[in-house]
Amino acid sequence: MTAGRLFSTTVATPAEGTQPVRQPRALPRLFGSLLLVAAAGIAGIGAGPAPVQPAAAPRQLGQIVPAPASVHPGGAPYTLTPLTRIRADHHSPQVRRIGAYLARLLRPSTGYRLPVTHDRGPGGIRLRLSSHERALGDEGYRLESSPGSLTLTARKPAGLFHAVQTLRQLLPAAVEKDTRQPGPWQIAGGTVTDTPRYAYRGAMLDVSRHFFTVDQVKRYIDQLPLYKINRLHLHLSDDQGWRIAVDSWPRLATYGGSTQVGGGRGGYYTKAQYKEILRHAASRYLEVVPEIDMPGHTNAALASYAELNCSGVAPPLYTGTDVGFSSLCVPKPVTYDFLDDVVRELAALTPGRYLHIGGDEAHSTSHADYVAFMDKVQPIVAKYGKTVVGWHQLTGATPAKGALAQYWGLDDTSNAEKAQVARAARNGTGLILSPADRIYLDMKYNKDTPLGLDWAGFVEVRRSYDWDPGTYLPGAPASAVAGVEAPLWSETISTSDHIEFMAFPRVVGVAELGWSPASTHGWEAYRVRLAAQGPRMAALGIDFYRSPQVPWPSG
Ligand code: TNX
Repeated sequence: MTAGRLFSTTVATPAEGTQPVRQPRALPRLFGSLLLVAAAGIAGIGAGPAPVQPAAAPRQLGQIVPAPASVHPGGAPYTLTPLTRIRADHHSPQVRRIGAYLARLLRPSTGYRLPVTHDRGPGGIRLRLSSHERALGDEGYRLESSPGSLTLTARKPAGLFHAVQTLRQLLPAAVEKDTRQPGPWQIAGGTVTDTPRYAYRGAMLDVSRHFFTVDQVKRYIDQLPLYKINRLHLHLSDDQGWRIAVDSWPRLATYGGSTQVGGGRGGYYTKAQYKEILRHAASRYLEVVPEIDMPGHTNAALASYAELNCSGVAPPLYTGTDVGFSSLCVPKPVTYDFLDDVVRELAALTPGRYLHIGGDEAHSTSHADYVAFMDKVQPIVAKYGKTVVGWHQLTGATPAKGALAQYWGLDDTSNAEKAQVARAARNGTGLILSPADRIYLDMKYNKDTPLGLDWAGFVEVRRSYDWDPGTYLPGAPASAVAGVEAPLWSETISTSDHIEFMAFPRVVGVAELGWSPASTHGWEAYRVRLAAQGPRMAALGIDFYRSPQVPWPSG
């Protein structure tokens, strides 16, 4: 029983002791009912949807997703008023930008001015950076709410940004709307102290099978951070399309990017457009991980330049959905000139540390060629200052020092394949876990889901949440797990509505797997907290899948 920690009712001493500490009366009862719901589920008697209590400010401390490391409700709430200021009391421009971001989130629905100031006066919403807060690490934060002030403290700006997401969730869902709402705008009294379980908490978007515009990518970028996702992996090339401009090989984008699955127009990002995506991602504390898939999944490149083919003949563009039929020409020297150029240009664009080189489903490349290819390509990535990420087939070659392998197998993947990945993990290769029958966001929820594929089975919301990254891969040390990532392949996905329907709410569970301490993990408590996110996602215009496994509030 882990919910006890999450819903701890220990009364914390408020930082700003302007009022006597009083436990709100409703608190024990409300938390008690959540505990009962959780306990009933764990005892196996909570089959039907759990009743959802009416919203009450103190309860919101127990509804944060991902579950925080520690929550201490206590004292009267903080109330936003027309006079509230946001005090970014630090010289860092990043802190001021986070203050401005918070103000932009809150102004439309509250109708308040919420000026962002630099003064250190008392009261208001305070954003503090403190290098002394070692325990908060790179992404942790503390949120202290009392009638006198609401104080967010972190060691790094990323922590303050995550604190802002928690603050959002402590306000009524209507705060997310873009028109003026009635309020009141209260944040329950108490303290949240929070740090992530894993540093890598990712979502992947396949912009190759179907192309997504800059605005569509930005929309996803706006949605993910609410749940503290901090990596956006962009699958920039595949058989059906090459989506990033490369100056030294221009036909990759202009020809190789000119179509997509089903034969539509496709598209690609100019470098300026790609930088706009990067800027937007950075403002949401998302590190972009670009992927150029190789040596397979390369028909778009092979179609663009005949010399990349062993035959010297360019194949036609491809708009179907088969995999495993294309390969770069491993013995040809031009292959590595090409990759040197591509990796150099992409690395120069990339502020993040990683460059993903794919490496999956290279069914048209012999094993010996695959190993030789990876031995040649990984040093190119290192030469341009980036760390290799590859799909887990990379562990069948020799992963470079410091590389990350992204596991996309299933529960019933062969023991030999799992053992190969586990062995690499024991030898120092870090793991990103993306088990396809758990967190592939393109898998159908059930047989009636109109979008998606089902080769890894149906993946309902519970299935995507109910596993533990720390113990998932037998024989892999828990310390090798860098984190989790939810890929969204786009063979059947072509609009923002599609993205949202397949990603939400499963990506929320993945975010929780990546952030929350294992001790808070439990489906019965999670589904109640997830249900409370329904109105918030709806207020944000996210067209999420209303899974019958989740007791969404009616109306
Ligand atoms: C497997 S997972 C793929 C992709 C497909 C996806 C569809 C992986 C590394 N390769 O090429 O798009 O399945 O679910």
